[in-house]
Amino acid sequence: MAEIKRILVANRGEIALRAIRTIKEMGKEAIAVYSTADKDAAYLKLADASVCIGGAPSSESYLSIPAIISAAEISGCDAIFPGYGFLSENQHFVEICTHHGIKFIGPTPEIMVMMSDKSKAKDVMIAAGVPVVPGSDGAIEDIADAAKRAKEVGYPVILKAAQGGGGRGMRVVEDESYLENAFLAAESEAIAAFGDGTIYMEKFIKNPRHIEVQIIADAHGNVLHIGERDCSMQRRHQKLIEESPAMVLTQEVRERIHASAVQATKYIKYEGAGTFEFLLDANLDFYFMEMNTRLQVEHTVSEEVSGLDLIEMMIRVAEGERLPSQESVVLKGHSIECRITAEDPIKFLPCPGKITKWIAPGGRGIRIDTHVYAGYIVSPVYDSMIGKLIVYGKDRSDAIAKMHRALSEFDVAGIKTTIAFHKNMMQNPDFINNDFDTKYLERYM
Ligand code: MV4
Repeated sequence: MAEIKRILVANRGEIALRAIRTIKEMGKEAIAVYSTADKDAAYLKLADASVCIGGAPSSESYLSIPAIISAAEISGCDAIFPGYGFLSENQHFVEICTHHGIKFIGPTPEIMVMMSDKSKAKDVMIAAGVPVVPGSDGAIEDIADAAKRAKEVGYPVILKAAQGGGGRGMRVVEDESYLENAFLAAESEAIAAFGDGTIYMEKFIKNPRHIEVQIIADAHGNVLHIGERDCSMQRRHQKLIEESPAMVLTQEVRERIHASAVQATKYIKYEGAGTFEFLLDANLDFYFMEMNTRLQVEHTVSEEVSGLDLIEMMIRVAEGERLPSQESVVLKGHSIECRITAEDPIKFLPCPGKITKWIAPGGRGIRIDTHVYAGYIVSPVYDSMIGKLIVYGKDRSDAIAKMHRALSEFDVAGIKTTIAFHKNMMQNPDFINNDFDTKYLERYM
């Protein structure tokens, strides 16, 4: 593998800026892309060049494979950094990059396809020796098959779309009387959303926590874990607060969940950065849920506790470099991330518009990953996340205190943001006592 010299950043917003920064630090060239809606974004000037790739709708720009490939070609890029969302998990895009002699900084299309089918991914994890939720072991054929398997698994069960993920196409079934309706609903929802009605079944885990393990793998079979994250503070499958380490785990369970993720990564011969998502039940038993074959929004908290730059590592492994030893990865302290969105802090309704005032917090242990500033106009056509506030402290209570102090300094006007929600959460006894699960906000908000 050859040295990468010029990288097209095929994304927008905070992650585009985040990637440009690392690329520049590595002494490489960064080429930015932008839609007409993003033409005035200040981070474009930090790139070595920027290319307009089309209109405001993502389908005409950030999701347009011809537009992105053309931008990479005309600017002479030898690699593409996909970020998250958009084309980051599109297997066709990866294949087209390869056909054009452009290195996609991420895994192979075969692995992407395998992991995008959640039922298939589960079968692979069983083969890899990773714990999975007991269930149907493959697709449900029809209602009679569903009834038979639900009896074996034991109610309550959950029906999931094979192409789902992120909570779409799921149905919880409390007893057999609801099974037929739930199955038909899940199936038609899956067909409408994914064009594939394949459904599988699992035992329903009540009030789980969402724990995920960050891994990175090189082209030589070396795999590292960069610890775990607790992403249980969610609302409608949108993560709001993430932290590392997950303080619910005992050291023994923590080591087993890390080992499972590393074992799975080796089994599938993965290359690049990835995340294994697990459900954790009240007994601290963990079960593989899905694998994300991209860098995630919340990678920052893993960077803070490890002192590593995950984008730098992704680029280096894409160049064929060998990863250091697991022993060289030292996890220390506690990091929390609050996602700041342009939404009202109570109902989370989108609130695009012009930011008239943006006074950001600072001080030791404070990191802000954002592309916005006073004068920036938040467009209604993209995701409402306008930035991430990340703190690093010596332990969880130190990190919470720092986060509360930082949120108190944050002064934003012109649009509504979720800063007030986060400030409240940092004073919420349940959050402070780490006494919540993935259903917490549904129950109390
Ligand atoms: C589950 C579950 C309980 N039992 N599976 C939601 C996202 C999708 N990827 C899987 N999800 C769940 N799967 C079993 N067998 C509960 C959820 C779930 C959830 C999981 C993680 C984070 C937030 C969640 C919110 C609701 C439901």
